[in-house]
Amino acid sequence: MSSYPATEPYRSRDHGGFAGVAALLLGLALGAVVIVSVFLVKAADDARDDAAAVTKQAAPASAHDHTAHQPLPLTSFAGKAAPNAEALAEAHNAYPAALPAVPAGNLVHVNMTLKDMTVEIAPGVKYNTWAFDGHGAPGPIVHVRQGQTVEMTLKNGGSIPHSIDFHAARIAPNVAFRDTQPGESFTFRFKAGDPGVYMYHCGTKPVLAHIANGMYGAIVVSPRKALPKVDHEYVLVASEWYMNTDGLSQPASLSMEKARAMMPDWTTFNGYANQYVTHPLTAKPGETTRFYVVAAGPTLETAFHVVGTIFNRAWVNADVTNPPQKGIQTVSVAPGGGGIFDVKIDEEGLYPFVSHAFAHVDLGQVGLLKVGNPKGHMSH
Ligand SMILES: [Cu+2]
Repeated sequence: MSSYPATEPYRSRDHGGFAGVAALLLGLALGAVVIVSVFLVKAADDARDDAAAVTKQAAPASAHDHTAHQPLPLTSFAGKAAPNAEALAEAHNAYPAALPAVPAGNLVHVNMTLKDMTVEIAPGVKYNTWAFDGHGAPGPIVHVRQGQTVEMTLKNGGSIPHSIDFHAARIAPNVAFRDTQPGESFTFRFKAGDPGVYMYHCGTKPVLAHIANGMYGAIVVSPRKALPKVDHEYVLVASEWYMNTDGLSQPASLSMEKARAMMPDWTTFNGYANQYVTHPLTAKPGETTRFYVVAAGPTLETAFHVVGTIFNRAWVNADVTNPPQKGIQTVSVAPGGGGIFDVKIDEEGLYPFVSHAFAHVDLGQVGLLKVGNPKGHMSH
């Protein structure tokens, strides 16, 4: 700092002319900046007005056209079930989660007819789905053995084009997964060469809308060399629902805005919120239960966890070509992915299975494995 007073006069003395010119230029530049700023503020105001006008125009159309833009904030219908929710939950027929047997023979015929149908996704909450084979969502569980050939016949009984994409297939998607027009049917074959549990879904654009409307399911390809024998095998397809109304007085349809914003109203195992809390899956003490889990999304993963136990075997990503991992607490199942999990539970009780991303539990992605005949209820 001591040198500062000496240098300053030196600089002023030698560059006095330059400093004056610089100050003048700086003044002019500042003036220009002020003018440009005023112009920019005006332009931004105009743009805001234009955007508001567009939003106003788009809003009335949004009830009919799910691709229209809705203004933020989006309205959540999370947890809005009917007042008699408990009775309705009891009356609901839970989706059968038990893994069906493998059909005999080398060729397995799978027939699905697509239908537009209204289903219940939570107590009293109705939703307009585009459904595989009259099952609502998810579609039927397909079970084959590695090496079998699947002959898939898709009949489109809906009102717009649809398709079916099997993650278990190695096949040219532009051929096999092509759109099938309303009223038409289409058959293709693929060899189930890779064991695991896989997602299938409609692949017609926009895929986000077709999956969100319930067009998904699971196919289990059991390995040629069987996995260790277990006492129970259950299939769980995790998914989320994005609704434009609460679905109580009239069925809800898709809110594409909420689907894009990843703001589900309900999340479920096998399409209905909390259904296995009311109608638990069962096992006896000392038995081993296997869960085949697929995260159908359309966008969110499921962090699979069974409360009160630890996975004895976890085939992460449903890779059964390698030995399972052991002693695992939670496994992320990616959207469009799968996992296989064994739990051997010795002690009688109610064991919740959840997505441990706990917003999912709050929105309905939770069920119970009832081991033995325990007394009382589970609080979550
Ligand atoms: Cu579709």
